Amino acid sequence: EFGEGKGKAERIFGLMDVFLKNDPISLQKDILDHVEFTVAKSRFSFDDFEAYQALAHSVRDRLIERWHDTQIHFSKKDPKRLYFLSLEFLMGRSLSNSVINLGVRDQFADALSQLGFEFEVLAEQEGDACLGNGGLARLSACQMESLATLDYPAIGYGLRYQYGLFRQVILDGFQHEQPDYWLNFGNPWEIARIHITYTVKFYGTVTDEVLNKEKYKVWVPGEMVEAVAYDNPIPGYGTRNTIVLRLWAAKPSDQHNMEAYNTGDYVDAVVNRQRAESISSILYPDDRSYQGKELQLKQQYFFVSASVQDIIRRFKDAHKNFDEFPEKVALQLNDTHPSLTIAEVMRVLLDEEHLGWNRAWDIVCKIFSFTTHTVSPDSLVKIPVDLLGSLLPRHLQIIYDINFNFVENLKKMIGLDYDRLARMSIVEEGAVKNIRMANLAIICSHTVNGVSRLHSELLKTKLFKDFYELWPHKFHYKTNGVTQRRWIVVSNPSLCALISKWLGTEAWIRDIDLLIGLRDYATNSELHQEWKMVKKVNKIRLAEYIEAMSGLKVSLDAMFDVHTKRVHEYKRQLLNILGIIHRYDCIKNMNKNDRRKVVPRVCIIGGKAAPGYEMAKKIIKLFHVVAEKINNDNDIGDLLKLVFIPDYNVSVAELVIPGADLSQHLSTAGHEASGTSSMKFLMNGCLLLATEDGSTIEMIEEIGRDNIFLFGAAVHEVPALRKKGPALKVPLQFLRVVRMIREGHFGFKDYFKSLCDKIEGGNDYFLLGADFASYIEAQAAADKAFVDEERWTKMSILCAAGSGKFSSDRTIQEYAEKTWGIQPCRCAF
Ligand code: BZD
Repeated sequence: EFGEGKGKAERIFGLMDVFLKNDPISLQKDILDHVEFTVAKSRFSFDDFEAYQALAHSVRDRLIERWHDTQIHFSKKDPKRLYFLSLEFLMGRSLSNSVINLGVRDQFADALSQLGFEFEVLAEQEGDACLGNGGLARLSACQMESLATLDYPAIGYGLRYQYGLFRQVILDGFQHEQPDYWLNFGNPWEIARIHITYTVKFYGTVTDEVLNKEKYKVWVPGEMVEAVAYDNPIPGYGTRNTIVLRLWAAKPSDQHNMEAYNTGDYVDAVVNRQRAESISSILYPDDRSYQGKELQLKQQYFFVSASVQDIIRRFKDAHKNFDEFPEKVALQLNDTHPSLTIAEVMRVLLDEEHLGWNRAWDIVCKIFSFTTHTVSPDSLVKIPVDLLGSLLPRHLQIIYDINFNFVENLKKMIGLDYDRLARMSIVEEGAVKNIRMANLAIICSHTVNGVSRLHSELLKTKLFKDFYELWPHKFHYKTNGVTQRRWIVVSNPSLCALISKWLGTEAWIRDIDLLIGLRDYATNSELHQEWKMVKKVNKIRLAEYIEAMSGLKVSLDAMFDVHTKRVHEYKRQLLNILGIIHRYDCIKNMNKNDRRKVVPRVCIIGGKAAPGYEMAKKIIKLFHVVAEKINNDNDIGDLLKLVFIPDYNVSVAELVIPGADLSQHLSTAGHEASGTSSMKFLMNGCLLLATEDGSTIEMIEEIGRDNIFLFGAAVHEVPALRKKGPALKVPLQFLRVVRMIREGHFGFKDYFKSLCDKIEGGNDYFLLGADFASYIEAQAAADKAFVDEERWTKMSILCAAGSGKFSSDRTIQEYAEKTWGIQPCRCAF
């Protein structure tokens, strides 16, 4: 491990104790060294951003040290490893999370303060890594952190997009998108591994060749691109284990097209080569619909091919026989985006390792598990056959072969039920022939996971019913979770300290079930005082942010009511806005006496709309015009204030969630596969106003019906309500608020017409009208509870106390034990 010759290793061990000490003087020396030699600024003159860069590099050194130790340990033990494949990771900021997980937060803060810097101020200098869209991508980030904390031998693979998710800018109430060139100022959290590169092939033709009398397929590519590894260490909490998220960047290939160079068109040839980099340049900003664009497919295969080469290289370093592959490798497909991995592993085993179909197929069937994050058939990825055949001709053949075998076997099992055969086939026939990636993933995976119990039921009875009936044993669920390290320890330090004080231990940070101990103090008046104090501190922090951002001063006595998530019709931000208009209308029509009883609210909405999603963009504009009217109505004052938080991302969430009194989760029942922001709010003692959907159902079991404001139709009632169409009865108040929008009470009446049309006259697919009365009732119940401070605080404590189930530690442990078959491998250096 330390090179050849004993002398060398001994010399290195002899030097060990001079490395990376964590006392204040050593930390200050490290930071100043980085100021001088990494940032290249004089150590007598550097600003906050440069101090942040030097600090980040000092932390990075410590991450690298532990990561190396972990690597060596894993290599020695050679455990079965999990490879987590996802095209999206929403990591957010790294500094605070890293120092907390490394256990050096206070040491760094002290060292900095002696140098005249404040840790918190420097932490604000960091930009977010937004390499993902929404829930699915943030879940991947939480799961990586839990994998590290629980000592599992895992590696994450993804793409190193040069442009992350667009920055949302609001101009005159409209969303505009701006590019997020997040690498502009360098990224201290990644390590470029310029020597870890793989060639990725595209296009070309497939020929037959004979080797030792056996026939093999040979793919002669038409284009080649290099994939370069960028490693992002992920430290666990309370362990030395540090795992890695390896992101691939595209670079032009060294394998020149000599022809082009010789024609004398040197400049054009070089410029063309440069186009290779576009493969990893941009994250697609639509979190649901697949565009069927060639570049998107190229991205997927680029990521898949590089990852598979890396996995096979690591396996072959220690093993000769591929029959051992399933004992050493578990491949997790995060939704369908990486499902080309299946065809790629098959291709490598067949065409490069020459295992033959049966052996290769046997291996493939043992290594893949697939998790889906959606309930909507529209979100299922389909790739046009022509596109796939031109870009990846060999993969199309393999997929056809897999499908042929599958359909032949299926006929034996179910007979000639042609409709069902057509539905289950990987190939969708029609005007445009498509490859159904979900079918490929289900057929080739040993496990298909949903992300909540309800989601799994919907998969079994609706989306994947045919497959469930064929292979009931494949279908499971692992209810999502989030990491309490980021969502309490990093984002809510005051609550973190309070919980540790009352539980008498910090052990809950690794073992979240201990939070249940807070129940014993749910009515303790001393805890109540301290709990309210913590909420106030966080509300002040949020109010200051709101004022700095929008100039709006909000009252701390008001209920901070938060609705933050990607904007989608099914998530029903529109229902919230209609509710706000109704509240406004009621206040306007009240006498002075009644107004005194109104619970003041600050309604906070945040979230991005996909750039091409017209309805979502109209919803954002509607919120702004309503805000404009209400916020400037002197008659209303502090009774109702509306705030839109632009560019909602992970670091903004860290600020908003701890400051919320109430949070809203309004999806039409049966549409939110799980929902994870609700878990973060719950852990932070924020009350929920929600429909019985996704993970909320499981939350009710944990915290009790009395501690959540529920409303709306249940999943089983939705189809009948929809069926009623125009005959569906909706309350008069609903008609009244929609009319206010239609008649131009808030301006832009023509612009909002299509939005109103979508929720009236039998078009109300997401049932806003049907759920409106129940929504208003739940809101009234929340108001009533809020004025009873003692009751509210008790509910808040019980929410946090009952949130233990929703830690990603629990989710990951379930996956490890039941799906991946991996064991912890703790680094004992
Ligand atoms: O995944 C989300 C779900 O909508 C949430 O309910 C769930 O909590 C999280 C995490 O499991 N889904 C997504 O973010 N994205 C997709 O489902 C998706 C599906 C197909 C294509 C692109 C995105």
